[in-house]
Amino acid sequence: MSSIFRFLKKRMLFCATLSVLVIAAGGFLVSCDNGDSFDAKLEEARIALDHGNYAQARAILESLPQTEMVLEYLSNAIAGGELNMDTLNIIATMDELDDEGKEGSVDIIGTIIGNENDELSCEDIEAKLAAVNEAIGLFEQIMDLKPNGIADLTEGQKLQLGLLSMTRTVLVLAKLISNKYNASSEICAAIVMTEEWIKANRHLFPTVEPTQDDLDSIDEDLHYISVAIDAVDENNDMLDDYNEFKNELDSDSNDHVTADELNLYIANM
Ligand SMILES: [Ca+2]
Repeated sequence: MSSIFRFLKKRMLFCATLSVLVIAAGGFLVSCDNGDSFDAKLEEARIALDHGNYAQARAILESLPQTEMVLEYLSNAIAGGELNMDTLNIIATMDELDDEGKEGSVDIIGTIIGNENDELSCEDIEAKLAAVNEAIGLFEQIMDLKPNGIADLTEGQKLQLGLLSMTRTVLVLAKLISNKYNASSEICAAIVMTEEWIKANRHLFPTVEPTQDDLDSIDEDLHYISVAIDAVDENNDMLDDYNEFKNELDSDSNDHVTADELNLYIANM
């Protein structure tokens, strides 16, 4: 699975550099504006996003007509503010995981969305699931604006959607594990979504019990991840890695994940 993330990291570095150039150019272009126009507000939101002022960016974007660009930035603001998923953080986390030699998809997402000790409280899991659904929903609104739906998303949008989808699958898994882990206790203890923690504690949640909605959500995520990978044809390792990830979840390769397959995934981690 490692080269998916190396690739995404390389990609994000490129996108980050590009966005700095775009912001620099944009700032110059709107510098004579009156500050109230759509473009000026969008620029203000873009700068807030770039500085990690996600709440400010969100407030500005929610006041604007919901164009494709506004919807994409709004999704970025939610990912940054609610999921700790800003580009710099992802790159730093990937570097850290590279150094430690652990690059599982669960680890990388679990480390980003967890607190400073990588923990996810029950409240965190609920709030972050709502946020990731909202962030993905904004890309689905963009698809609705397009004649060919998801196929018409830009490469960058497909990659962002793929990353959000991996995050949602990890959060759905976190919810299912937390439900079992806390089944017999009065307080709801935090869990950690790393392979190391799951291996050490999985005897406490020998089986998880997904609802049909949970399984549908994972199926949709696998589809979006697949679209993200297919969007890029310059690196064939990507497809190999994606298939490895997908096969770990969908062991009979029928594009649907069952409860048994989910439990197998945890057991084989
Ligand atoms: Ca299957």
